[in-house]
Amino acid sequence: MNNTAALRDMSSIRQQQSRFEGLTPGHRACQGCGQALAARLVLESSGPDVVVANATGCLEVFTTAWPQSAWTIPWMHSVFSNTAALAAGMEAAFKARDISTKVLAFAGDGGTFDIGFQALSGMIERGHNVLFVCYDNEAYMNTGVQRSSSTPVAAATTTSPAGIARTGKRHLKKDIVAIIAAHCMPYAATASVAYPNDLKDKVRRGIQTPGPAFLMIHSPCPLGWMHDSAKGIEVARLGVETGLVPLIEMEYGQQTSAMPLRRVRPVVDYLKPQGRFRHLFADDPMARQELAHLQALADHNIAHYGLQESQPESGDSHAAASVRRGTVAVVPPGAV
Ligand SMILES: Cc1ncc(C[n+]2csc(CCOP(=O)(O)OP(=O)(O)O)c2C)c(N)n1
Ligand code: SF4
Repeated sequence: MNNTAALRDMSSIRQQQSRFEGLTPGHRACQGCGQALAARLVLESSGPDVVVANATGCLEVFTTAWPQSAWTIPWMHSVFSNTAALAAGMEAAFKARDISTKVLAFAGDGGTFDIGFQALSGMIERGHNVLFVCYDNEAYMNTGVQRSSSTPVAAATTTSPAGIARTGKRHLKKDIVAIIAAHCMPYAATASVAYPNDLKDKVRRGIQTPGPAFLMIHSPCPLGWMHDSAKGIEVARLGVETGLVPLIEMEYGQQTSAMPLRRVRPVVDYLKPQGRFRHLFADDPMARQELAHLQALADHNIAHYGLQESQPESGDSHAAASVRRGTVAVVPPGAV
């Protein structure tokens, strides 16, 4: 069998491989939506014995246009503010009936960092056995791209526009991971859709952890970030490679791992493909100041989380410069 035939053969074997699909195609997400991909990956590695409590937001809206649903698992919509409370109630009910089904809570950054935070903090503090997943697309996308406390500084949104007086959002992205870590909970981690194997490992760890677990997934939104919808994975990967999006794990408030960066990229590589940062490339002293500020934030992350590593380890498949999507059979250029 020649190389191309072997790759095709491998591709058909992969297609036949049974993989749990909790979120099916045919929903109404925008083309290239990072959140849709993230939710699919989460369910692939956690299902089928799970139930989902889902906050109001894009994920809820694009998957459940009545009378259709893209979910193949039990799924319940909650209001914007109480996803964690709903998930905690489900878990308590299962516990009372001695049922081992795992409860997942899904919310956007608005439903996690802002309006859903009180319920989330309570759920963690009471020790509910729930994996809470935040799909972080860094704004209130479902209602038209308003800024949230997760929106990065200097990003333009409809409520933090860039203009003469200001260069987009004036406030720093809230350090939710540090706040979550302060609850001293069993497991908390960050992931990115650009690193699906790492993401799926973290979901499994969150599922296996008895007690509350938290996973924040950096999820590109082509509409709100204003990038080419075919470039979402590239943009997400650049976020990690620049140090602006650190991928870490924490147990009981202590950092236990970080995805190493073999080659650190300048933040402009991440910012340039995104229209929400376009104003930072104008010939303007305020824009230059913000660019320097964003670079300083990335440098701080690299030092704070210990991200930079110069020596590749043998067999290391999770380093930011080497991780590739694991589920797609790649045919070398010119082979077909
Ligand atoms: C109490 C309340 N306030 C406001 C809204 C309107 N609302 C619905 S979804 C949404 C934004 C959701 O943003 P996020 O949680 O970040 O999820 P995304 O849509 O970005 O995935 C808002 C403001 C609401 N449903 N309930
Ligand atoms: S607006 Fe953004 S998050 Fe919402 S469906 Fe479209 S791409 Fe996804």
